[in-house]
Amino acid sequence: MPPFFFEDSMSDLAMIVSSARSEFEGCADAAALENAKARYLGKTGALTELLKGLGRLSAAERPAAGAAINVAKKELEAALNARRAAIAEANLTQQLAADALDVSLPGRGRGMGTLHPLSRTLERVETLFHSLGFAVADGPEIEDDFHNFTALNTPENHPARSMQDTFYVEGGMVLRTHTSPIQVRYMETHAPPIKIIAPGRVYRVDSDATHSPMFHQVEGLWIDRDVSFADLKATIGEFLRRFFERDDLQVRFRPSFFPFTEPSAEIDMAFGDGGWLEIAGSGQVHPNVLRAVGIDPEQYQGFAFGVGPDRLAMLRYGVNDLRLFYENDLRFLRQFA
Ligand code: 2U9
Repeated sequence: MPPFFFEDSMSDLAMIVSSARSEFEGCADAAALENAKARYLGKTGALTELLKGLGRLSAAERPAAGAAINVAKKELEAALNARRAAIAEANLTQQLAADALDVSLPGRGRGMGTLHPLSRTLERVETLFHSLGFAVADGPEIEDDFHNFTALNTPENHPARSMQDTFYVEGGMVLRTHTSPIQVRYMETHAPPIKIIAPGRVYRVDSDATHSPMFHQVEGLWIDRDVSFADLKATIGEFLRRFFERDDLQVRFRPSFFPFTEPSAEIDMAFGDGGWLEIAGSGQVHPNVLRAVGIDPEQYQGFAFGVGPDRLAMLRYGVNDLRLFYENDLRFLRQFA
């Protein structure tokens, strides 16, 4: 331990204070500053060592020396706090500059989005039928047995009712297998004349390049005192010619069978080189269907038809795989913008 004299310690003190001040000033960050603090005010720091030496001074010298060291200590603590504040301020300024938002940059934008080609097709079908005097009706996608099958003259043992064809849900309800129950409900609540189309989603247990377990149908129904098969032919022919924008489009009707229509017919349109393409099913509404909803078949008659708008969209847009409509690949969908 070096000898400690009052005069020496006083000049040491001045040196310690000035070198501490300049070291504090030179510290660029909080960690360097805390290290510098330890060198002066820490357990073995320069100023602390001076304090420890006080004990070796005479009783006469000790109070003045002690007071001087305490003044120096206060000074260093003040210098330290000032530097701490300056470093914190500099850090904050830097942080704010780094986080700054350049409000002059253009936004990223989300784009407008477009209608799905199936939605466009449905809108087109609705617009065209509306212009022919048909209203648009709607109904639930989860149906009861009566509205989906029984009212439509579909007997208990019909294959459409089997588990292989139909999605059954709890309580004996079904995901509707066609949009016909919409018309059944409409007839239950409206008296003739009835002239509606029923577009919507339908569900069947079926999945390949031309079948999706969920697909769309647009069915139509026109009931009045004298709506005939000739009206059916005119209505469907007019719709198809307008939809495909072909005034010379050839349409033919082939005899067929559906439980809910009698007589029934498949509808084909001319396609390609002398070929025909099946595009819809149709017929005069079966008297049993009218009776099931309380309409007197002796007074009223009319036709019903069903088309697949997914099929219409494939033809109109030249799409050869139905699944493309349901994959939501933007590269595909953007082509219809
Ligand atoms: C009521 C009475 C009769 C609707 C009809 C068809 C024939 C038909 C198919 C077309 C393409 C289903 O999606 S598809 O595979 N539909 O063949 N639909 S008659 O008959 C009705 C509807 C409601 C009250």
